[in-house]
Amino acid sequence: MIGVTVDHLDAISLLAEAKDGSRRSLARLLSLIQSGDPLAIDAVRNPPNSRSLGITGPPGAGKSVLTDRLASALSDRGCRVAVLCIDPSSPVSGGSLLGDRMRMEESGADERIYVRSVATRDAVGSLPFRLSAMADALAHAGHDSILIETAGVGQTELGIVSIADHVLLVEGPERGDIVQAEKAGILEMADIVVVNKADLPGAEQAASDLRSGLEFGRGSTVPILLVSALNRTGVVELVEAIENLSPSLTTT
Ligand SMILES: Nc1nc2c(ncn2[C@@H]2O[C@H](COP(=O)(O)OP(=O)(O)O)[C@@H](O)[C@H]2O)c(=O)[nH]1
Ligand SMILES: [Mg+2]
Repeated sequence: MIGVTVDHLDAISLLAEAKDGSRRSLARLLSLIQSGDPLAIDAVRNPPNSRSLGITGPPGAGKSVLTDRLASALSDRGCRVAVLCIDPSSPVSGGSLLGDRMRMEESGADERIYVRSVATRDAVGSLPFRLSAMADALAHAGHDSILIETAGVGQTELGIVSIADHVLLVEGPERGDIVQAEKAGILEMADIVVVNKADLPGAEQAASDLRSGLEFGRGSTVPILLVSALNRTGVVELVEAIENLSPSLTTT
């Protein structure tokens, strides 16, 4: 009983320190939440307003590079940005590849942006629940824009729809990936679709295939944007499209 009380105070004081700007306390609080600690999860109830954007799409589409560019662009607009990267855990070693974090070269070097990797290992079933609490912790710590990069297109990705306020689907120019997204039902859930790698051949065709797919589904109001995260083209237009969805992601 005493142990429980001390733990609860611990979570509450970590939260207070995180609100005061301690990244170390925020990291510890997030770890507690990630491990499923009910007291830490309880401590972050009733978060202040923030907006979250789920960034999903097949592995290799460029989600990490795009998330990086987006985080920088939102931060330049005065947003307080936090990024949750859901790492695929290697089924062989059980280790989490921190590749996403390495690829986030721009925001990783930006003190204003908080980046946290979340391993999916052992937590597939309860991941959406804990992610939601992690996003709440980030909101408590003063982040108004929370980007959640998923690991790929699959069951966990459908869960992102219940966590994030909006969903951005990132595709590459390859047709096979687009078919996968259609099969998984992700296309119908996206608020914005990005065809990334627009510097490569096939991007225009991919955008037109996606447009047909969407028109077959629920109509054509979903923006489909050509972006090259690598060359940083189309990022401004993407931020504008996000702004149209969700003003509080881009204004403070
Ligand atoms: N040509 C090109 N390559 C890109 C672009 N964006 C990302 N990439 C590359 O695609 C690969 C996968 O990118 P990553 O962001 O890790 O994809 P993720 O698995 O969806 O997170 C990396 O080698 C990137 O450098 C782009 O706009 N154009
Ligand atoms: Mg990635």
